[in-house]
Amino acid sequence: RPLGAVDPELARSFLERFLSETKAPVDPAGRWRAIAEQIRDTGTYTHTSAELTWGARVAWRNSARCIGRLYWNSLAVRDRRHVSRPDEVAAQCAGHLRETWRGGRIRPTLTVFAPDTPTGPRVRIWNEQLIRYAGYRRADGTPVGDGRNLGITELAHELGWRGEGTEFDPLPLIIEGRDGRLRPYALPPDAIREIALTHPEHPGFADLGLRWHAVPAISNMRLEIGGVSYSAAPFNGWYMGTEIGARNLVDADRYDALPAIAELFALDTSSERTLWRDRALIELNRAVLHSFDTAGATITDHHTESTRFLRHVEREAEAGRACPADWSWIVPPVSGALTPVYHRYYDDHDEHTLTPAYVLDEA
Ligand code: HEM
Ligand code: NRG
Repeated sequence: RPLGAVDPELARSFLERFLSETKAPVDPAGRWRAIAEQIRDTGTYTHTSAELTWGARVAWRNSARCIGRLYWNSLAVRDRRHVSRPDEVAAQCAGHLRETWRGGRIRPTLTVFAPDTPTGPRVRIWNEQLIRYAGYRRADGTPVGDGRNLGITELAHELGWRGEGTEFDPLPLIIEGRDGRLRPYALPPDAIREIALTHPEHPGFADLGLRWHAVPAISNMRLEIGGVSYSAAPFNGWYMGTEIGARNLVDADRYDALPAIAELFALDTSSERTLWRDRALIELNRAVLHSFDTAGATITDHHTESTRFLRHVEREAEAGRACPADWSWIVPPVSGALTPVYHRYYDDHDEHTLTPAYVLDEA
């Protein structure tokens, strides 16, 4: 079977689960005949918009690494399956970011572009998220920006993009079209909401110049529904503070912000045993939550989100479903044992057969 051609078995089991779970007013035999015929004639088939929306929501529900799944059933789906030209994909991604923002009351949103087909290259966004900061290395080896993104920054350069060289240069979208070519598109500034970090007590914190983008929008995962692959299907919810305050700004190969914060707070860094890193980490996480709150941008904290997640697990049990969950991703990267998600294990699952799903393919 060529890439992009649909396995009828996957189509069939998806249809069955869609109908039994949603009780959609659809004639099962008639719908199956139409799907089977379309697969026979073209190698693939077209989802109804109800199938697409349910599929995208259940793919979220199936995301074993995601602690934010309580609201899986309210994901907003932007159906842009007719869009495949890279310049239009880029414009729709900007539209996605504007629509999800809602003055700060971020709405979990997904945009679906043209599906993979049995013939020709697929439409694909090469960036891991719609908004990411460039990473460079100066001639003397000192890093600038986000060290996670050195590779994609270099690719952007090869495609003719030039960053300003600041610590926080938003990268262009790099979009692969049906012709297999890559093209760069800078996002319009009004699509990129950013929060400059301040601290609830320390006025000097702002001078550290730390900031982050308000919306995490994963753009490199393939959405698989009923055997159909949507390789370009960016989605977002909102941030949990620790993602920014314990990883993005903290990892030693990214922004490595703890030493500067420790200096600002005059912490004793002479030995690890003073726990200066841990203390700086907490101040940074307070600053992240405080700054988003002050800006009116949705963000969750790891205590609240852990409690919500266990409510989700309970609700799933009530619905007679297992909840796939990956402990090592669910437990937050700070204060793990303070959160209830730490103190239990979760249903085993086979991540290769769970579907619908968001799938990260090898590069
Ligand atoms: C992973 C939170 C919405 C799908 C994660 C992670 C967190 C998180 C903390 C772990 C990230 C990491 O450690 O790097 C949330 C919150 C949301 C939300 C607070 C607010 C609504 C969504 C939505 C989707 C989604 C809307 C899809 C429709 C996923 C997936 C992963 C993930 C697929 C795994 C990513 C990977 O493998 O790198 N989420 N999420 N999440 N989330 Fe969510
Ligand atoms: N840790 C990554 C984002 C991963 C997904 N997190 C979410 N997703 N909150 C980062 O940029 O820090 N979401 O769809 O809301």
